[in-house]
Amino acid sequence: MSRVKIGLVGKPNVGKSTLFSAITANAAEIGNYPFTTLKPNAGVGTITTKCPEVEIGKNCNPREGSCEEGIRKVPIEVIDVPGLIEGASSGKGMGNEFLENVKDADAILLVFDASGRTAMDGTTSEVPIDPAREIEMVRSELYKWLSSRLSRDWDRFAKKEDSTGEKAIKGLLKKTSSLGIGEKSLSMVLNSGVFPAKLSLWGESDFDDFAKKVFEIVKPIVLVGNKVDSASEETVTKLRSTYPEILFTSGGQELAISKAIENGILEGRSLPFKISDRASEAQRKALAKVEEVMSREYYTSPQQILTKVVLSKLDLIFVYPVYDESHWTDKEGNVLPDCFLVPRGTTAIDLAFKVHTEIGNGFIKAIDCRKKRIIGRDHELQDSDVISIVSKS
Ligand SMILES: Nc1nc2c(ncn2[C@@H]2O[C@H](COP(=O)(O)OP(=O)(O)OP(=O)(O)O)[C@@H](O)[C@H]2O)c(=O)[nH]1
Ligand SMILES: [Mg+2]
Repeated sequence: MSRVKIGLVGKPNVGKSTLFSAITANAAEIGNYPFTTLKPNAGVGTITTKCPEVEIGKNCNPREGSCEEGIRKVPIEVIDVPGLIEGASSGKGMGNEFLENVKDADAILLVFDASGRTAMDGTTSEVPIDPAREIEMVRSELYKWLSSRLSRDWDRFAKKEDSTGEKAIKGLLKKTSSLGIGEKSLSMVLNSGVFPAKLSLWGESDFDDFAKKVFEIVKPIVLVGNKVDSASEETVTKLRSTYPEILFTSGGQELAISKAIENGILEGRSLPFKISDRASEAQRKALAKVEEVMSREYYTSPQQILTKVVLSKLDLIFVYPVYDESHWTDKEGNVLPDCFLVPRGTTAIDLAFKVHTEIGNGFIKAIDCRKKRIIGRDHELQDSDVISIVSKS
């Protein structure tokens, strides 16, 4: 079962690596200049859910991630790439080649500087930069990149696929599977627009439309305004009315909080802050400012962003496949060893194939272990279901 993958993309110097560090607790290089990141950073973040272990009164044995006091942490892969500049899709700067590292991401966090102090090339700007322009620039580069990636070596490919007499989707799948776009997603994309039935008739505008639809339907782009500690309320309000689903955060502040906790100056992340008596006046002042920003109604912590993207935007649910329906274990007796994040609508047979192709091929029935009830192959799974699959193999 492959992990959910989230890519951080944006112009240079907006704080992608800072956010990456805040989400993954990996220390990525952070610098106040463009192109600090020269190679992609890969790390693991987690999202949490209530573990069903409490229902059977036994501690679980997660194969991946961890579980503490009934709260299960499920790993999510996070990739931070070098900054993108205008024209990246046609080879400018260095962002283009590194987009390859997020090509199979399930969602993209488009990180921009909400304070408007970073110029398009990542240098510090004295004149305010309109974040909306920045958002559109990065988004357009993403579209162009995908479009050009798709059309690469197209003529030869299209001719060959058309000659098989098979439907276009069969051939297209060969191109899109490396982009993390499987048959279901591909058919949704194709059905959402008008595309020529013959691949050799596809042209520039078809590639562009296709790329746009992919980011609308399969790989959502989530707008994340970083450095909100230095942004004006006016900018935030304006952006929220233009982009209703936009999120605001501060990776810099989140790292400062982590450091304060590490140093024993702050008790935890929850509000209101509990500051230690040992804190100096300057530290108190700095933390009060952080607290004010975090209390804003629109503030979303990097951890909350990750959860929102995975559970709301991608609409994934947690399911626990087990072997033993009564003890909720695998064959070796490990309790609830796996926790999968799967799309809502996943059926028992879909889960069987996710566990193993052979399990899917040999599917006989599945059991909802909580309700102690047999479910059929097309039964839709619910969040937190514990499922045992009975298979010939
Ligand atoms: N005020 C403020 N500054 C921040 C915040 N997050 C990051 N920064 C600063 O912004 C600068 C750039 O941060 P990075 O994380 O290196 O940015 P990046 O987007 O990874 O940059 P590249 O790798 O060059 O593309 C650094 O000086 C950070 O300290 C924030 O929330 N608020
Ligand atoms: Mg960076």
